[in-house]
Amino acid sequence: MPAPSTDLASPASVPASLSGVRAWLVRLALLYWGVMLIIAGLSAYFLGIALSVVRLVFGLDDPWRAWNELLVWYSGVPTTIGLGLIVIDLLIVLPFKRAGRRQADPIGPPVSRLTVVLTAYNDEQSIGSAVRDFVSHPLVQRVIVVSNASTDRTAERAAESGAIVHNEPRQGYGWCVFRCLTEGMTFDDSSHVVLCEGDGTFRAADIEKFVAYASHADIVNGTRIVEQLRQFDTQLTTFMYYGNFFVGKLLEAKHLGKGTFTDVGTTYKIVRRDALQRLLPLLSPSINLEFNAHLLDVALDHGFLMVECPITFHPRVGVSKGGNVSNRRALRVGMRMMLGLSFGWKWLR
Ligand SMILES: Nc1nc2c(ncn2[C@@H]2O[C@H](COP(=O)(O)OP(=O)(O)OP(=O)(O)O)[C@@H](O)[C@H]2O)c(=O)[nH]1
Ligand SMILES: [Mg+2]
Repeated sequence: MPAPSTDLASPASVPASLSGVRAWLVRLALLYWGVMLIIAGLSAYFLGIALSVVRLVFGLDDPWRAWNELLVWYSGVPTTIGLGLIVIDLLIVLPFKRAGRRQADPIGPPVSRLTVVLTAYNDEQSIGSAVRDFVSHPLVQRVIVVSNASTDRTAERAAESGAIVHNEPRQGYGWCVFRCLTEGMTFDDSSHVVLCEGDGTFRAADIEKFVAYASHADIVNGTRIVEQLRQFDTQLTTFMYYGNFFVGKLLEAKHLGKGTFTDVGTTYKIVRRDALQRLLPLLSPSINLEFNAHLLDVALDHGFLMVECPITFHPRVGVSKGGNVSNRRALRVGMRMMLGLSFGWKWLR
């Protein structure tokens, strides 16, 4: 068995074998910014086309015509620069980005025991069955539920089903997840902490899938963006499904060479306890519904090794409160995630 990794929290964006210009180049998110510039250029182009239709309908001539032509003409500038950045990253820089440590061979010990932590916010209808489901898994030592200032009987239902229950008074998904991870980390009999939601969307049976990958990464993150494994009537609309996939691919572009990512919104994941101890101080719990994307981005930035694992996804029990309440809310959460990925998470705190 290879020795467990010891230097995972040191920024590993730059492989140790690189120096000078190459080391500088691998730090640049060229593909990411290339895609962003193309999006900006195409948006300007289509805005120009739409304006020209308006102009024709209302018979507007100069100076509208001249401004309109400039917009359409110069929309090609960001698009062309973006294309150039993409080509440079994929054809020239990517081999250097890939030169870091790989995860094909196990990088750490396999799972021995698990502590499960579940988020809950007014989830009295689902929390009991979620706790019983996880408690009955043979690797699970205990189930902790963090009730995020729930005003219903979530805490009572969780406790009577066998969970250790904590209340997190600071409202918000980030505070709740942060408290979950903090509480889960305190039990040193577990090699890994499993983070999940107590709303019935995820199943303990999927722990087997995480376990299969656990020795290849510090974090195994679930992905719901697998058509075959999700039930037809989950809360994820088609817009949310592809929106998540899109932002997942932006995360992948930003951290090119470090992984394949399709989902930025799944709570369900397994984290090595020693990695969690190093990761937690890097996170900002005041970030709300975008917290999961923040966690993944910060972890990749600091060289934590991550792999995605397809998991089953089921309809929610009870009322939805997160980013999936409506497509409008999901769009807002997605845009804020892109803001965090582009300009840093301090803007979302
Ligand atoms: N929205 C929200 N969710 C919270 C909060 N505190 C804890 N949670 C839990 O975190 C989960 C929300 O996670 P998200 O990923 O944002 O939402 P979601 O899964 O898309 O939507 P839900 O259908 O509400 O689960 C819920 O299952 C809640 O139990 C909070 O303050 N706000
Ligand atoms: Mg949920």
